[in-house]
Amino acid sequence: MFKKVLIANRGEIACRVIRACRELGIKTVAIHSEIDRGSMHVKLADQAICVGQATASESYLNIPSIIAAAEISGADAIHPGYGFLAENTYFAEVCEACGIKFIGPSKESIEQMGDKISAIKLMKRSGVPTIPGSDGPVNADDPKIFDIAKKIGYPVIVKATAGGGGKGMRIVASEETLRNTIIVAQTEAKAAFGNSDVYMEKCIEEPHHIEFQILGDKYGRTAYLPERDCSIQRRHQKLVEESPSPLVGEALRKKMGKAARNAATAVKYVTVGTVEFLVDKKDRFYFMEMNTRIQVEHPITEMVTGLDLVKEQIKLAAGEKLSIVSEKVKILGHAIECRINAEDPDKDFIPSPGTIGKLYLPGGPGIRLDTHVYSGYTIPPYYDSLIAKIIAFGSNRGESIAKMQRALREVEIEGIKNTSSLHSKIMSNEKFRRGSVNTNFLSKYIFE
Ligand code: MV4
Repeated sequence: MFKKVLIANRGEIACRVIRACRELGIKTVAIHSEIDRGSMHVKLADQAICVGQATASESYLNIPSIIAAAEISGADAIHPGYGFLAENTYFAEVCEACGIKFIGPSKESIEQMGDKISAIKLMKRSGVPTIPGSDGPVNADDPKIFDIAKKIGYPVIVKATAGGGGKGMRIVASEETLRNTIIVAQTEAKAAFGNSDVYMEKCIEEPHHIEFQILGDKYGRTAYLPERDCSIQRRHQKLVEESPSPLVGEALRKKMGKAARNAATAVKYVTVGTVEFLVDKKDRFYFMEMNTRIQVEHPITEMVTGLDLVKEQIKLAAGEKLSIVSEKVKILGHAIECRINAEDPDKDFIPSPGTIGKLYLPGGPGIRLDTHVYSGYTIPPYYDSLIAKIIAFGSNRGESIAKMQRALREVEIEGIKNTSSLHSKIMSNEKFRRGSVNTNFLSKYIFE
């Protein structure tokens, strides 16, 4: 097992990893930017090293400085958290070259899953259901695009190969606009990503976003855990996640879990990751992408299974055998997570950095709070706006919602705006409470 882990991240996930390390008896090294000197993760760690100025490129993305911090402190492993360098193949490569264990999958897995088209091709070869599509880039000047689109079936969606998170996607309803849409999409992709490649897929209408946690050890064993429903998103940012999904019954869970496990096996996945699926109105599911990191929403899976996913991730990276057997994992209840952001809901959710005055955050039965903020803390404008995750755990969905509603009412943060009022609106929305929300929910029922 590692003796000392450097956490190459900040905020709530850095605190989360430090806590897991402490419980495993591992020493911790925090890195921080100049402006993060007073952050909670710096306070919680055994050691702290400043790696640069405030901007991410000078600090949390500054690979030479982070590697130097690991060497100075004698860290034998680096945990990248999520965001920043968590899915950076080059960073994983540099860690390996310097004899420092990267706590994540192999650089090959990161690279393979980072390339959308190669990921889909590998999944297709491995028997994982994929969205009917062009199986590679298309060109507006190729007359075959009309046959390809007709075979897929309209509406089709044109996606930028180098895109992601919804950027560079366009829907085509019929062949009249197909060629021009591809031309526009290629032009936009070139401008936005420096790569004009685009591909086509069947457009899955009003889909649900259902994802499965996967785990793997270096001996080839893999497992999946019960799903997370992440359909409530705003501009491709997840806001509310829950487990299990109100949409998924035991039979579908087994089918999707098996597919997720096949995906993990296909890439020889080690440590923890997530397989994202789109699910249509007829419960057909399709591989969307694989995320090769611990995710923001991992706590809801921890609450419903009783597992500690960050400890599992560290143990698997250290070469331990996977002890989890998918079929033996029980669902202990229902969990919902609300992401509280320092944003102003009355001003189109613009970031609301600033110094926190009085701070009241929830607790009590069934409420978990993952946060790094404290009264007097100054939220910097340089990083993402997530300030706290409230996780409510109940014996069933109704109880979990009731706990979340109670907890949201306890939130009081002076000095900055926050999004807890939006979550209260969602929790009291009839469509949400009935459990029938897909990815169009927010635009259709909350921001109408
Ligand atoms: C799709 C889709 C419908 N059909 N692909 C959005 C982000 C990126 N991960 C993929 N996304 C989508 N791809 C096909 N063939 C609908 C979306 C989509 C979406 C997916 C998951 C969660 C929220 C979403 C919001 C809008 C669109």
